[in-house]
Amino acid sequence: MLILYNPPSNARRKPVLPMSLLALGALLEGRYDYQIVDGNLEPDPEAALDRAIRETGARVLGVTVMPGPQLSHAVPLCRRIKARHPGLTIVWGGYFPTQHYEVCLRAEFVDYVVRGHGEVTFVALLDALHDGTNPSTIPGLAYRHPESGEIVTTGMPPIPHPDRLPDYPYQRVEMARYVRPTFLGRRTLPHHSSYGCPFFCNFCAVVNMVNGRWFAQSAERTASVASRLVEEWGVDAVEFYDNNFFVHEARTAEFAERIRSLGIAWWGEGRIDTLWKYSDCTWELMRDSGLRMVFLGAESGSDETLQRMNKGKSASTEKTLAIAEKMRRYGIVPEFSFVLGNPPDPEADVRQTLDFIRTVKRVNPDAEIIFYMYTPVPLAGELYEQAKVSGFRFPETLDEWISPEWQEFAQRRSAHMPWLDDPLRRQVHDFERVLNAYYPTITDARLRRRWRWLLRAVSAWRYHLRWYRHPWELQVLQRLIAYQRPETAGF
Ligand code: B12
Repeated sequence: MLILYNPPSNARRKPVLPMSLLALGALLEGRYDYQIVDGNLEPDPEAALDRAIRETGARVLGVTVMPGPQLSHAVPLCRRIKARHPGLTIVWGGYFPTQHYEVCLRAEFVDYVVRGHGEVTFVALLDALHDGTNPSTIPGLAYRHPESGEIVTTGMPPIPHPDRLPDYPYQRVEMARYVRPTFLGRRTLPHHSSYGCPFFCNFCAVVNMVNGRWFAQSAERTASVASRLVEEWGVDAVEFYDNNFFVHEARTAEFAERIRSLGIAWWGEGRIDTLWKYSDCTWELMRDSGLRMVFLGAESGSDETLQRMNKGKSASTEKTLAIAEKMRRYGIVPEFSFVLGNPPDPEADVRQTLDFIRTVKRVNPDAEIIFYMYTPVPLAGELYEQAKVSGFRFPETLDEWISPEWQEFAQRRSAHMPWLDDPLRRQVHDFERVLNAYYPTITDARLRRRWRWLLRAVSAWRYHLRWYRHPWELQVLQRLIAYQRPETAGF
């Protein structure tokens, strides 16, 4: 018997379907007896987990760990659970342990780390634990060597092809509790139809996970999952959490065609240069099938920085503007994310990108702008190398990772980047506040028309005069109406 545990991610938002655990569960069905415990649904997650371990006599606990709130919950919790159940084998998986497996295994309460897309590795590990065989030949594992205590890894595992994996065992969770109202619809559920991304942007954690590979479910299967979500849980919107949903135009077009009659709204993440190549016919199909918004990494207002980020030869600021204009014509909202404050000259980088954002807004006022400060991922590349030269280093223990300053880092608010000055950070925050007031996000459905009008009226002089400093009146106003920034609502 084993337990799969999803640590709570954010108390303020409605829980998101834990697809990582469902993906693991899909391969466990008929092989191992297991139970999913979602800390997001429990008033006292630790008591619920403890109860489940006791009642089922579980021997293994699998924990999915994202950086940020999940990590800060998982560390003290696993420490206490291990102290209470010393015979329990604790396995961590997910983005954080994949990249930082050594730090995880320095903590005595983590027995194994499964790296990458871990469903096949996990089953192989469970088999080895069950049969008492040596797991050292299973790809995708990291652990402390039983004799030397040294941390060893068997490297990254092959990526399982999502079209050959079974459907999620939805019956294992309380689906009704994950149906969420979003900007897309009143009843939204997610799906993840592909693994990986064929690009190597050197600020992106996905590269470490998949190394440029991309495998997808067929259009037919993806559409059949969407239909199932509609039929069984009455959804009117589907969010595709794929790192890059739109890699293959033919797949997208066929999918759009197949779901057109469902009458749902949908959302996905893609690349500007890929979508730029799509034909008008595919754009029409996407629009008619209910595509409302696409999350796109615009990243920077400087072509030179785009190249240093390894965005690829065909990425350019010109294309960002062109796609903004095209999407305005199709009535599909672009959600552009930007990574600001890149070394080696963060001031110039910020200045140029903030100016560029103003141009984007002129071209398409509905475009959503998501701000992230550059936070390194342990990935070979110019940006990480420059970050290290500036004195950056990752924490060496999990306790350091969950300190308030590194929590900020994990959520890409980068409180302590050696190359970033406080005034620069403040400048970005001030600009963000003024921009969000002058162009209030359309993703916050609670925001009434008169509030939008008021925010815009009060901020207009600042936006036009480019006077962003100390926007205290906007801070008060945004707090008063509980304005929700788009990046807090998304990822
Ligand atoms: C859904 C999601 C969320 C949900 C929560 C999901 C949950 N578990 O409850 C929400 C919206 C809460 C969220 C929040 C954040 N997220 Co998030 N999120 C995602 C997203 C879009 C999809 C995850 C998913 O469901 N994938 C589908 C499943 C099948 O894949 P998977 O999760 O990777 O799981 C596989 C493996 O990782 C592994 N595995 C995972 N867990 C386990 C456990 C065990 C035991 C084993 C053996 C294996 C294993 O096997 C699984 C099957 O293949 C990913 C991007 C992506 N496309 O993956 C980002 C992503 C994971 N998030 C990320 C980040 C940074 C965050 C935040 C910490 C910060 C932020 N500002 O965005 C916040 C946290 C803030 C907060 N307020 O909570 C980053 C992580 C980057 C990194 N450096 O590690 C990602 C990769 C986005 C990105 N492109 O940068 N997120």
